[in-house]
Amino acid sequence: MNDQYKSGFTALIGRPNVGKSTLMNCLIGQKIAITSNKPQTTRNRIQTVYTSKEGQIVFVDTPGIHKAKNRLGDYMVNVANRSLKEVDVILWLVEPSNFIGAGERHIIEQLQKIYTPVILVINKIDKVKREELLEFIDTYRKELDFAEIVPVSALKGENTDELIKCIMAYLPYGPAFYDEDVITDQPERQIVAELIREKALYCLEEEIPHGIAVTIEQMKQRGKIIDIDATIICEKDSHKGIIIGKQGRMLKKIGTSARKDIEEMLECKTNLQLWVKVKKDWRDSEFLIKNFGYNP
Ligand code: GDP
Ligand code: K
Ligand code: MG
Repeated sequence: MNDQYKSGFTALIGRPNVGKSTLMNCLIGQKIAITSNKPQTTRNRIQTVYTSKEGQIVFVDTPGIHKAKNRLGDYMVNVANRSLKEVDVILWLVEPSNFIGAGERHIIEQLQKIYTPVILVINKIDKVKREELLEFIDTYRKELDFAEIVPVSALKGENTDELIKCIMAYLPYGPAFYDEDVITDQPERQIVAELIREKALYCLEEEIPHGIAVTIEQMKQRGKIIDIDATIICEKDSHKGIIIGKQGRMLKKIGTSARKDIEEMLECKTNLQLWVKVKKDWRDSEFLIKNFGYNP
């Protein structure tokens, strides 16, 4: 490795659904951070690693900065705020729009308090015209002293090479933190749990809010198959009924689609058993938050 090699940490922030997970997946080229069209899908601080000849970028996918409504929300906000000072550069993802709402104002206030360089990433440019984009850039430029402003489409992979170049420019010189084949430091179990949660959120559509968690009871290799027992935890008896569905159809649908992704990720046939349990108010319980691995 040469002495021009760069390495450092990048935090990804932005309001829910702006495309943080999609961008990370696109940059890394493999599905690790989960994505969905519901806010707050990302609960944990996921690190993914981008490695090239020029350098290594360790991405921190933060849960997003917003005002907390319960203990889990509190925890998520803390994680996000802490990461901002620890990293070398911040990517702030925004929607392609002229509207700067309360959510954006809150983020601007937080960013004004710290010295870390901020790259403004205007995402979803596949949805707007070029002239509009120039307007949005102008609007945002007046709000904060950005290190760079980079328009991208995370979904289509447009201009993301340029983004990588911009990030590299703000990283210090130094050796890689991880071997080049490492793309995440998340334990496999946690990724499996997140994949199941993603499928559940997707299959249940609007029927159940965010009150579900997934725990992995066991994950064991048995010859050429991996046996996985997982539990979906919800807040209400009525939710349990919906998750299981008529004659277990919903649970089967969730299991089938989760299994496909898990097999792809683990590159191994998988036997997935899903269970459903009710734990009331688990989001406000410190004990359960810890138990589910959401402690800092
Ligand atoms: P997060 O909450 O910030 O992590 O957002 P996600 O990555 O989960 O994305 C939220 C939604 O926006 C998903 O439905 C994505 O497919 C969609 N999305 C993300 N990036 C783009 C983009 O560049 N263009 C378009 N059209 N949609 C996008
Ligand atoms: K989301
Ligand atoms: Mg996300």
